[in-house]
Amino acid sequence: MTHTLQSTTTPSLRLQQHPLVCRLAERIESIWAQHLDLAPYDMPEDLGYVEGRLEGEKVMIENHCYQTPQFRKLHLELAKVGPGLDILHCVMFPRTNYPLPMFGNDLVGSRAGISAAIVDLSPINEARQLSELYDRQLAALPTDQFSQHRDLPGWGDIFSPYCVFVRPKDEDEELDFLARVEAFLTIHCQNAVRTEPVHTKEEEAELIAAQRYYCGKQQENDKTRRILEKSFGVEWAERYMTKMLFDAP
Ligand code: 18B
Repeated sequence: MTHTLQSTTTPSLRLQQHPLVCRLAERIESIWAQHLDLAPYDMPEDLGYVEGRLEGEKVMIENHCYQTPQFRKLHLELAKVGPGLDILHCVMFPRTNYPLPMFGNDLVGSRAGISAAIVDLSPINEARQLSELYDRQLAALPTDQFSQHRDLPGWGDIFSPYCVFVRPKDEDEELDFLARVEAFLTIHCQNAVRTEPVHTKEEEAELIAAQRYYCGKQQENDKTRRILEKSFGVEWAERYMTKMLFDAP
């Protein structure tokens, strides 16, 4: 591990990344802008762009955050670990009075290809079930045809039955994954702007508890944590995972 540098930069990291990472980032931002009323988000100042080192290689992380009437934080993160590893991470955190699922998306790629592509709309309630509306819309999507599905880790009980976790085998499957993310995201944005907030403290308390549960489980992802610890140190990684990647309300 070494020190953390700060600097200001234009959003250029994606131009040096795996083409699917770049395309997915563009699509996410464009679907957000098309459907949602985006406002700036106050990010901890030192976390917009960060650099560290891992085994002599430069690690770069670029964060883009927004908020909207329905979402307390929309987070798109692009990371590059040396020349070999590119990561896209995206989570949409609903405001705690909006009964919406959690959109989550992670893409981990190297020159050998994308090793992990995951997208889900994860239920945020005590029963850990999607609403009838989401269930119907997601069930109506064409069934996916990926050749290599991957097993969810132990902490993965937060994900819905519609979660896609695959290793795309070629460019066709990469484009299928892109289409899947676009479909999930479009459904989610369209539903979100039509959703009414809950009104009672009890209902909101349940939504807060469910967001905390989701964030706690995601913080158990050792593969993410290890890269951050090796690049930036244990304390920094803990702060980053709990304040930036998965900040519980
Ligand atoms: N994640 N991912 O975001 N992760 O952030 N990710 C990996 O081929 C990073 C999310 C998820 O099998 C891997 O095995 C880093 C969200 C799952 O045990 C690496 C950052 C979701 C796995 C990273 C990042 C999510 C996984 C291993 C911050 C889902 C499988 C790649 C920039 C909504 C875990 C591989 C397992 C894997 C790294 C899921 C290297 C550093 C939002 C389930």
